[in-house]
Amino acid sequence: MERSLVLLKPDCVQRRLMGRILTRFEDKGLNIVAMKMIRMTTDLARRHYAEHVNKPFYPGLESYITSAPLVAMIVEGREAVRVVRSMLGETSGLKASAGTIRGDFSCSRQMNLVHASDGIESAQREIGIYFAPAEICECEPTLAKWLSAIDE
Ligand code: 3AN
Repeated sequence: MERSLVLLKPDCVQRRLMGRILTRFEDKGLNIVAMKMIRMTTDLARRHYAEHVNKPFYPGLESYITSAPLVAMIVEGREAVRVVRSMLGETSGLKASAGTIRGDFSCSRQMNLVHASDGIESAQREIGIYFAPAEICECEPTLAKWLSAIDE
C-alpha cells in the first residue's frame, strides 16, 4: 500500500468541485485515510513548494494557494502515488488528456484544481507537513477483497 498527499486547491473548493473529485478517488477504490480543510499560510506554502520558492512564478503561486481554504487529504491504495498522478493528468489543464481530472475540469496551469505527490519520498515529506500520525485513520475497508485479488 502507498499513500499520496492530495490537496483540493482553492479553485476546487470555490468551484464546488470537491465532491465530484473526491468521488473519482472513491470510485477508483482508493481509501481516504485523513482529511481536513485549512487555510494555507505563507510559511506552509514555502514548505510545500520548497522546490519552487526561488522560481519567478512563485509569488503568484503563493498568492493563489493562500487565497482561500483548501482540503488536504491522504489517499491510500496500491501504487497510489502513480495512480493518483495519472488520474490528475498533466500540470496544465490545457494539455491534460480528456478523462483526467484536470483534462475534464481545468483550462489553466495555475488553477489546476488538485495537487498530488509526485513520488514516494515527496509523499512522505508532504504528509508530514500536513498531518500528525495521530490524525491518520488506518482502517481496512470491508470492500477490499472485491477491489483486487489477494495475490496481485
Ligand atoms: P504539479 O502540480 O503537476 O505537480 P508542479 O509541482 O510542477 O506541478 O507545479 C506546481 C504549481 O506551480 C503548478 N500547479 C503551477 O501553478 C505552478 N507552476 C509550475 N510550473 C510553472 C511555470 N513554468 N510557470 C508558472 N507556474 C508554474
